[in-house]
Amino acid sequence: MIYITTPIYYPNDRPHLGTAYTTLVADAVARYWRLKGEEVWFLTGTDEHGLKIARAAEERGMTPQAWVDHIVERFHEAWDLLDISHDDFIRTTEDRHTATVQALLTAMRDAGDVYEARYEGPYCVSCEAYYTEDQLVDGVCPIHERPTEIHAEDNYFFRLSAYADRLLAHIEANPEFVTPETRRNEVVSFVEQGLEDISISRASLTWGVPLPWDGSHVAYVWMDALINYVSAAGYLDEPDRFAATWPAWAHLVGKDILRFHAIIWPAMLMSAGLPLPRQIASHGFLLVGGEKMSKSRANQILPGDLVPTFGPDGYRYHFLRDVSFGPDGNFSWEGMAARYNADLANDFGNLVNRTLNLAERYRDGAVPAVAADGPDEAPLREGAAAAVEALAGFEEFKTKQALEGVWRLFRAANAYLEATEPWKLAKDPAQAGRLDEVLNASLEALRVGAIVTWPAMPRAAETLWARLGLDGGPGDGPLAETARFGTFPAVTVTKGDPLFPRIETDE
Ligand code: ME8
Repeated sequence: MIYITTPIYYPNDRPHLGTAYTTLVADAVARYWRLKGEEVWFLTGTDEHGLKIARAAEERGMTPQAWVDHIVERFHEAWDLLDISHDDFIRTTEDRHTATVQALLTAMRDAGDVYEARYEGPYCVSCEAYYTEDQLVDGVCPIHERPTEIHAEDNYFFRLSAYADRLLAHIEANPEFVTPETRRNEVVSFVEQGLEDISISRASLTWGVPLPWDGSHVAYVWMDALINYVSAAGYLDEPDRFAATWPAWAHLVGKDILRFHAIIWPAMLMSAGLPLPRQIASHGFLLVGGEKMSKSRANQILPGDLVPTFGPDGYRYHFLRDVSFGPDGNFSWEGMAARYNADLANDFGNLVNRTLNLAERYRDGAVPAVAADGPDEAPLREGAAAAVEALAGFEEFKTKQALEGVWRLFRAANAYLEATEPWKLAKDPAQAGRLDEVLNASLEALRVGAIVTWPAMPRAAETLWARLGLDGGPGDGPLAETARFGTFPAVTVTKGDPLFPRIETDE
């Protein structure tokens, strides 16, 4: 089972392009694995407890529960808009989760890893995290660039310090545990400096999961949040499902929350006696005008601002094709429009229009199932094979490389039409057989094209599939069989409207 997760998002505001990025990559990768024929469990959700949410609710004069119930709908809307295909959506206010938090923290306590002590220090509410004075930059939070607050409490602590050596050993023995490599190095040097125990509870807050052994404390929101990955896998009362699902194949996270996932979470799992996830894959930030897009900076662009212009597939394609998973990436409307017009309106969209147009014009959409395998067709076959091979980039979150590879098929198919000139063949009755072959090979390129674009652009791929008159869907898989370049079947294709209408950029 491929169990893949996104972070669970704080419902303190609606999701923006930055938050949507992790979910989008996870979706494309989940779809890739389904296409390969793997069983997949794709989880996302919301992180609903903690001080940040309690305050967001208070500012609106609402109870925290009423506020999160309201805002969680914005997440469902955004994921629907972007055709996100999660199998489960966990909310940390659900019973299945709160009971799991209590069970896991109890297991950590039973292991002797929890003790009580007083803590005082700077706290960033936006991060929901304590800092030490020397981690602050000019006295403010290094991530949110906002003032911190001094919090002082009697808290329960987790003996994180006891796990440094085991963590280092695990990372060394499993080089793929943290990716990309720069992030792994960062984690290693952080752990090598020694780990401090961390506070796992709050006595000053009521909006959280009560500690099972001391109801006057609630679990610290990050302890609560990380446990979602096992709650949703059935840790508490579905042993069979848990055994099939856990450990996760990959947790996808932004670089700002890497330490929670690559250090604290594995230590919690070790303490509770559970296996560690295979991989923590971390990406950079989406920037606008050089600044991190964020709720607290109020420079957010929402998926709903772009989808009406670019469609869900134009949106998905741009972020998967132009943002490398790892470094920071800059968002610009101009860059997105240029990419859309070049790759989708021109390369892919025109190919679809031309091919279906020719099939309708010369054969009323019914092209006989006759295949050619000559030197003219060789680049098509190679393009199809290259596209399938490149798709494996999704296994390492190399969405850009995967889609570059897919485009080799479309370039080959466009070049094939130019080289074989079916519009000339159509003028010579003696070439009717060759015209059938050329149309068949071109339709076959579209059929394979629909399959290999499905992880990135499911809606366009499914629309194309329907126009090709094929049974089932492009995502049915298994890829190794369905994407083999062969003979296009004797079905009837229909032209339809342009898949990707050009966007006028001079407005
Ligand atoms: O951190 N570019 O939630 P969150 C790219 N609840 N990614 C961005 C981004 C940007 N501009 N802005 C935010 C939390 N993100 C916790 C997670 S998981 C057990 C708990 C990403 O809503 C960010 O990097 O603040 C992070 O991965 C994710 O959005 C969640 O942010």
